[in-house]
Amino acid sequence: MADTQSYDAIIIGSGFGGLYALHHLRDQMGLNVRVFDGAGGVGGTWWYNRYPGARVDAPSSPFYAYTFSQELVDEWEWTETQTAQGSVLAYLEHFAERFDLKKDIQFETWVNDARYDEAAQRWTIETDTNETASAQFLICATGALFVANMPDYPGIKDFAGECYHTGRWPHEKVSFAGKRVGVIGTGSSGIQSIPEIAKEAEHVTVFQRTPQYSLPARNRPLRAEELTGYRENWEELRTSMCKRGGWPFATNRRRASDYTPEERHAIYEELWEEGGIHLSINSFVGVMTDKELNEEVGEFVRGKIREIVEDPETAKKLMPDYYFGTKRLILDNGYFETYNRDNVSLVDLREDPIEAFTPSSVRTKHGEHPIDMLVLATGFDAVSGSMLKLNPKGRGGVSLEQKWGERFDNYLGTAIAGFPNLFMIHGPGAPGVFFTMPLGGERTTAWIADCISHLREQNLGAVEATEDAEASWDREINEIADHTLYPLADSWYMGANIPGKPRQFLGHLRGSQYFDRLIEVADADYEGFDFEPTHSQSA
Ligand code: N01
Repeated sequence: MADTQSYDAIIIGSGFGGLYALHHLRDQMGLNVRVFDGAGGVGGTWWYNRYPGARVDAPSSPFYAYTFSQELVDEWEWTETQTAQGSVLAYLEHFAERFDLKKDIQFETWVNDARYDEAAQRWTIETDTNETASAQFLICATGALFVANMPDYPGIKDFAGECYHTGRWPHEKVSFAGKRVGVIGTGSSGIQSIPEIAKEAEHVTVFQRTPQYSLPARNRPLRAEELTGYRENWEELRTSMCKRGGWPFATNRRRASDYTPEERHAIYEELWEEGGIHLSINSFVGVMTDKELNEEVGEFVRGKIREIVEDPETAKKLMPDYYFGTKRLILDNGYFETYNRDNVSLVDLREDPIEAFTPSSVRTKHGEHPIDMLVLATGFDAVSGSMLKLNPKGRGGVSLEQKWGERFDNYLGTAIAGFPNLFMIHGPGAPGVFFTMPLGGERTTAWIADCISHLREQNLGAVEATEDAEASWDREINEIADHTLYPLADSWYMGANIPGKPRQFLGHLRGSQYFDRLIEVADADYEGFDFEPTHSQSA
């Protein structure tokens, strides 16, 4: 094994979060930083998720991007309102080049182990390339949606055709031409890819476990004057994003009770036509807290599915029956319309479950479906999964797996008691996907950077969250979630998509409030953290 390289900070992951952390810690603080990434290039999620139709499933251009640099905003030409995966990846490549980041990133290097040395107050990592490195700080930008969820059906490993998980899509073009393709999963990845696959394949059979609410994305070219307007008002928009849950839009404060059912229906129609997430955020106050109102919006979407899908039996199978928006809302480009094609069929796994795979087919309770290719759009062990895969060992050699056996205890979604000097970007309990992730990453990193500066200015050796702070943080984020309908759904937000995963709400639903809390904690002398004096200057 080569000599241990020594750094101020090691960052794991070079997606949106890790790249920004490298820039901030290295260029704004002057730290000696090294990034490790198992992937062959920058991009994280956007490097891996190359399936056809992959797009940002939220209001995107130019908001799903870094916000901190006016120059960067001015020079990057976004072309569509709903950014495609290739454009996001090109943007991240540009970001890495522009800020000369690649020289400090080691690609194709998987971090196998990370251990905290209490005496040295440092982390040591080991890689699959037989290298070791140590640093005072370990920044985990390991990705909220990284560890692929692989279904474990009998015989699935014997399937002899091509098989791809959407989150591990090949870099070379996959041809569907003349093939019978089976797709399992109808979350964002399935709903984005199914219409694209159907355009080319001989036949697509969709195996659906839970029907989904999906709204029309209404993707269109971004007009030059729109982009110019955004650029000219960027500071104002950024401030607005920080205040409004990550998006710059003012949301409507209308009360449903002030309108007749007919008037409300007309408003839903208007927002459906407008597309994007407007139906969910801009109809009436309380859609995600008021069961009756939520049910009305849900019924409106079911009505749209009935209108679009010509075959009533298929339409029936596509009707979601849980509270609207409590599983991740999806923005689609012709998903429901795809079921009007002759080459697409739908199997409802709730009435016709998969029993087994053969080398050339999927056998369900009521029939056999011959396929040449299997697409697994089955999602991820979200948020906690990538940290558990890293499984760092903290004080006393206790592993994260041991600590998180029953609950993903942490403080502020970024620090963990027993794991000093370790910070997560988008950890459990952080706003993550409930806020614009690039902006969320910037703001989390700025807070981590301030905390590191505080340590260095005070000549302290380690910072660690207390268990009491973790317990009160847990109460705080759950009180917010319990006030809404989100915890009622079997969603990945609740860990319900992974067999055996503890059921716990994995996000912070009030992003703007969350970032205010981070500042409050720092202003109160890092309330909830213990600091240790420096033991030694050893590196
Ligand atoms: O994964 P998902 P995804 N048998 O977990 C089904 C983000 N994203 O990759 O609902 C049969 O949402 C599962 O069924 P059920 C976005 O935040 C972002 O689509 O659990 N089916 C579900 O239908 C999104 O929310 C972009 O009952 C099985 C599907 O597979 C998140 O990633 C683009 C099954 C998985 O849906 C995850 O989306 C795409 C089994 N054994 C995604 N196991 C961006 O634009 C699971 N399913 C940034």
